[in-house]
Amino acid sequence: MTSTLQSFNIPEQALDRDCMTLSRHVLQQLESFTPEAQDLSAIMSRIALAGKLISRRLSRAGLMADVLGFTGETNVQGESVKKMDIYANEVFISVFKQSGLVCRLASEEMDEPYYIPENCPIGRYTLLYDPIDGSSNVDININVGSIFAIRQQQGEDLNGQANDLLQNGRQQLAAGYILYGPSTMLVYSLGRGVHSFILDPSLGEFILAQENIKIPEHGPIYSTNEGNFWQWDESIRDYTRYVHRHEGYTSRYSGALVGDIHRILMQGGVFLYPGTVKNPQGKLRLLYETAPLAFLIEQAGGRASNGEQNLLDIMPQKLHQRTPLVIGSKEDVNLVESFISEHKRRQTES
Ligand code: AHM
Ligand code: MG
Repeated sequence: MTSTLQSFNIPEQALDRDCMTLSRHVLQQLESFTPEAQDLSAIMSRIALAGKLISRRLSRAGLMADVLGFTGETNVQGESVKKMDIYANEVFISVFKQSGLVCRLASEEMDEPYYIPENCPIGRYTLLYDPIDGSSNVDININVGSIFAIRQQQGEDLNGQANDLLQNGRQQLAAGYILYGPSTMLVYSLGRGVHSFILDPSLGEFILAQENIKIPEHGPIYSTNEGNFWQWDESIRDYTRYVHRHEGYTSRYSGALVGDIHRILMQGGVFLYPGTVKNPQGKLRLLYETAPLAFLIEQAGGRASNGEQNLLDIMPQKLHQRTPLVIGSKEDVNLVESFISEHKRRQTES
């Protein structure tokens, strides 16, 4: 029998796909309509709303007053804060207020977690996020991102220092990023594969683009700030010399983690932000940058480590802890790690 759609020449699959919004996809993934599934679906919708608001402001940033540039403040990391960092941080807080979903938010831009007490009796979740990752790109209209992770609260935050959050990355219930590029894209995982959505500006909705994304086992890209070469450990320098001397490698680095990792997710390769002389633990933060991305890349069949240990196994000591990062295709992460372990072996022998 010819369906009504077919008789009007509308492909049924295309319509189904246009209706696959993020909140519907979450419920489909969880295969359930329990209150927990509804909560996660609603949390993802709120994250998507934050992404839309940030995307809208970024797209007009150069035309509006007081959007670009620095605030003159420094954050808990000692880094200069951009106006967009503050705006995006506030957007996440605002979308979760009176939502009944998330009791607490912790971000790169706040020394301590932000509580929404009215949500706490019902919403036992914490959102960890980096509101604008790669914010040095904002003023020059190059891609930036937001990174997020959802965790269940483990216990009481007795001293307000979020010590109950100091759990390894395997405790994340969901994680992902929003990439503000030529199109705005949300990539997420609930621990059941990695899926991408593109913001359709005419609908104002994130629509499913690709399901079950798999990272290649090996890829040509190595992505790192080679300006830090002089500050790296000899093992990382040796790895870099190796890729310089072998055919088949190409370098890509945008200065915004989300874009660089997205490229590697799609095309394969490795992203490295190792420790440096100035920052032996590297630059990137564990709880709201590297652990969410590690969760996602593992779900896509890749690997993430600090060079010696699987990143998702690291137990944080504090909220804003940093960690070195080696992430991407399995074979490429293994190769970097082999240089690190070989150097360690030689050091212990000598
Ligand atoms: P930010 O969250 O303060 O913007 O810092 C994180 C960003 C990453 O997106 C990016 O990979 C890295 O910092 C770039 O740092 P560098 O300029 O040292 O290469
Ligand atoms: Mg960041």
